[in-house]
Amino acid sequence: MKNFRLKVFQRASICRNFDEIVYQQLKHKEINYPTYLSVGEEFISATIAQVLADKYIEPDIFIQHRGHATYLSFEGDIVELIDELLGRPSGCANGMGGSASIQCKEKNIFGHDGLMGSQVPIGVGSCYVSNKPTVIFVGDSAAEEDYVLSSIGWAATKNIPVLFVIEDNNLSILTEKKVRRSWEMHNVAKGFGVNAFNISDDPHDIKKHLEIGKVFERPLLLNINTIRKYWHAGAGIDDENVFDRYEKEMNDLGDDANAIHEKNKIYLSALWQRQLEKQ
Ligand SMILES: Cc1ncc(C[n+]2csc(CCOP(=O)(O)OP(=O)(O)O)c2C)c(N)n1
Ligand SMILES: [Mg+2]
Repeated sequence: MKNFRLKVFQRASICRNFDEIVYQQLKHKEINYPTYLSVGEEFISATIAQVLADKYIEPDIFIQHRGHATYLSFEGDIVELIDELLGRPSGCANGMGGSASIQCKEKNIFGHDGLMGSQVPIGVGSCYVSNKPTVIFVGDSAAEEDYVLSSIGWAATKNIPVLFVIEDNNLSILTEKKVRRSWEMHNVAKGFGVNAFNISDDPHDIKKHLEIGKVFERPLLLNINTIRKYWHAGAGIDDENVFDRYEKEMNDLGDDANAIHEKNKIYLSALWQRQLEKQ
C-alpha cells in the first residue's frame, strides 16, 4: 500500500508544485486573467489517475474550470499547460482557453466551456456513443444544475461505463453547500439507481470505493470531500490553518515523499524558467 500511496503522491506532487509556481506568477502579474488553482484538491485526480493506470485503462476525461490537477494527474503535457497560462499559441488550447479551458487531445482530456456543469451531459453523451470508460469531474456547485442531474439519470437508464467524480470543496465561489441545498449528490444518484458514495480524498478511501462501486462495469458516482486551499480564482488565501492532505501524506510517507517533493519542485521551476525566458 505504501508503494501505491507514493505513486499517487508523485502525481499530486507535480500538481502541487506546478500550482505553487502559478500562485507566484499570479502575484507577480506574469499571468493576469482568472486562474483557478487546484491546490488542496490534488489527491482526487492523482488517485483516480493512478488506479486507472494500474489497470491499463485510458479513459475519456471531461473536466471543469478548476482542472490543472486533473490535466497534470492524467499526464497532460506540462509545457503546453505553462504556455497556455502564458497565453501563447503553443499552449494546450492555442493560448485561447486559459486556465479554465485546458485540454489535451493525446490524453483524451476534454476542456471546459465555462458553463458550469456542461461537461456532464457532454461527457455522458460521448460515453453513450463510444461505450468507452469515461470520467467526468464536476464541482459540488456545478453538480446542482438540472442538466447534470438528468444526465446522471440517463447514464443509469443506459447503464454506461461512466464515473462521475464530484469534487466537493463545499464551496460555490464563497457560498457554502448548506446555504445552497438540503440534499447530497450521492443520495440523488442512489435515487437514480447509480452506485454512489460520499467519501474523503484519502487515496485509500478513493481506491477502495472504485473497487466496491465496480467502476466502469456500471455507472458510479463518488462525492469526494476535499479542501480548497486558495481563493476561488487568483492568488490568495483565507485561512492558513486548513487541513492539507498533501502535507499529511508527505508527513506519513516520510523521506521518500520529501525526496519526490523536492525533485518535482526543482524540475517544475526549471520548466517554468525556461518557458518564461522565451518571452
Ligand atoms: C451555468 C453557470 N452558472 C454560474 C456560473 C458562475 N460560476 C463560475 S464558477 C462557479 C462556482 C463553481 O463551483 P463548483 O462547481 O463547486 O466548482 P469549484 O469552483 O468549487 O471548483 C460559478 C457559480 C457559470 N460559469 N455558469
Ligand atoms: Mg465547489
